[in-house]
Amino acid sequence: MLVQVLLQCALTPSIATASRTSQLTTMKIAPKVFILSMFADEGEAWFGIPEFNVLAKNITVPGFSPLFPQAHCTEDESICSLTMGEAEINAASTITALAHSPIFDLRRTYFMIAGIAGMNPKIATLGSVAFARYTVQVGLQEEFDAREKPDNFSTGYVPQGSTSPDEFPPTLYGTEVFEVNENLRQLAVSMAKNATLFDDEPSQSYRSNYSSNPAFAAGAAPPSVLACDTATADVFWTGDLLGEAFENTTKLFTNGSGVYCSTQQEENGSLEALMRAALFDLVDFSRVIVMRTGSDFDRPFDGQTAAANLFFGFPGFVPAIQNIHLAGVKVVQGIVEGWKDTFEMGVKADNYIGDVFGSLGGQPDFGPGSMFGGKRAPVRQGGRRRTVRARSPVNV
Ligand SMILES: *[C@@H]1O[C@H](CO)[C@@H](O)[C@H](O)[C@H]1NC(C)=O
Ligand SMILES: *[C@@H]1O[C@H](CO)[C@@H](O)[C@H](O)[C@H]1NC(C)=O
Ligand SMILES: *[C@@H]1O[C@H](CO)[C@@H](O)[C@H](O)[C@H]1NC(C)=O
Ligand SMILES: *[C@@H]1O[C@H](CO)[C@@H](O)[C@H](O)[C@H]1NC(C)=O
Ligand SMILES: *[C@@H]1O[C@H](CO)[C@@H](O)[C@H](O)[C@H]1NC(C)=O
Ligand SMILES: *[C@@H]1O[C@H](CO)[C@@H](O)[C@H](O)[C@H]1NC(C)=O
Ligand SMILES: CC(=O)N[C@H]1CO[C@H](CO)[C@@H](O)[C@@H]1O
Repeated sequence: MLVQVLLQCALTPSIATASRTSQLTTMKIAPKVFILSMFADEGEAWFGIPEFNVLAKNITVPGFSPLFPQAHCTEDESICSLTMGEAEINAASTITALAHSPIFDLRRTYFMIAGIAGMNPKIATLGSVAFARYTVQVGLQEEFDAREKPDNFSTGYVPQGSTSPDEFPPTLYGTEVFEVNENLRQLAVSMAKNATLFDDEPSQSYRSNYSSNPAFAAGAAPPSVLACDTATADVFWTGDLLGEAFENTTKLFTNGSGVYCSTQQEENGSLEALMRAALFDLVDFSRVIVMRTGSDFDRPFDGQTAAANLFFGFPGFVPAIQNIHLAGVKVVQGIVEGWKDTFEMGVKADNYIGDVFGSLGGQPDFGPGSMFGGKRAPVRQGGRRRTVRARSPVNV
């Protein structure tokens, strides 16, 4: 469809630029929901499902990962998905490319990050489906090899510019913490709770080993849908000590509000890219959902070594992938079916949303306070936005 418009434009050069631009604008793909996956198995969890077909339209988007160059959309373009590639750099690059792509109009789109994660057995388990309010970049710190750390430090990680692991960082890069719409998160949780989660014998067996420690009761219990935060680092960390150190970092960076249950390698990259796009009204940051399902534990059970847990791999991989679809599809369908009544106009956020700098306006409930006096960052001062022209994006 877009290709036809572009061809038409090329063949009729007399059409004024303004009308050409408005024609393109009306032809942009404006999905109601965009599902954001990190690697092939997560993306493929949405292929061949009974509810809808995201492979009806494949759209090449400049700037996407060479491994996953296309976005996928349903025939009516209401639901799209992409795979960004793993870790923070792939996440930020792909989502930046998406948000600034002239192919899409994303101003009313709900973004659902839907991936697997390591679970903190104090809070969740294999197969659990967790929706985050805070995403904390726990890896953005200074680091000693623990063999060389000062004797009185509990961990080799020290926040940037601090001289002690428990000192709030005086140096912030801005991506340390993101907060998303709490009202939308609660709606997503209630919709996902309608799902019957999948579980399997290998997960049950592995999980049962956590029952000997009362602190890990949640890890030993069957999977469920829950609200708890997520921690990001490029390094796939493991073990009791780093787990506890990053629980502390999460608490420190969110001024006591954040409790991490899931661990992953992308969220802060994705959210930074969405936040920057929101500054130019290309996306609405109050329409972001962060969902993670448990594929493994971030620390061993009592009596197991950290290495044995890590190198065991992903004991809950199958339920984690299946539950992305089973729980996530309830959220996607809930948004599409409730579009007119609830979602088109947006779900108002009553909590602060955005980054630690306060870039989108308002006062963060964590960190040192807004850098912009509670106002939106003045990114548009002194310049007009340039119109970007679409290039042939649709694969036919
Ligand atoms: C879209 O790509 C998938 C493979 O990724 C393929 O199976 C499907 O047929 C393609 N859809 C169209 C309409 O070409
Ligand atoms: C560690 O010891 C040093 C030197 O005595 C002290 O300045 C510092 O505050 C201590 N740090 C912690 C985390 O206890
Ligand atoms: C990463 O994102 C989470 C929310 O998803 C946020 O709480 C956290 O502060 C972010 N961390 C950084 C370093 O941006
Ligand atoms: C749960 O499913 C039922 C039956 O499909 C539906 O009527 C209800 O609205 C759903 N609840 C939520 C919170 O989505
Ligand atoms: C986490 O913080 C608590 C309380 O300050 C401290 O006792 C503990 O040693 C810290 N754990 C790690 C691994 O840093
Ligand atoms: C968060 O904690 C830091 C360090 O203690 C403090 O400087 C800051 O004012 C606190 N922010 C909020 C919003 O309470
Ligand atoms: C990885 C591991 O040691 N798993 C054990 C967990 O506990 C069950 C019995 O409940 C054992 O069969 C597993 O080997």
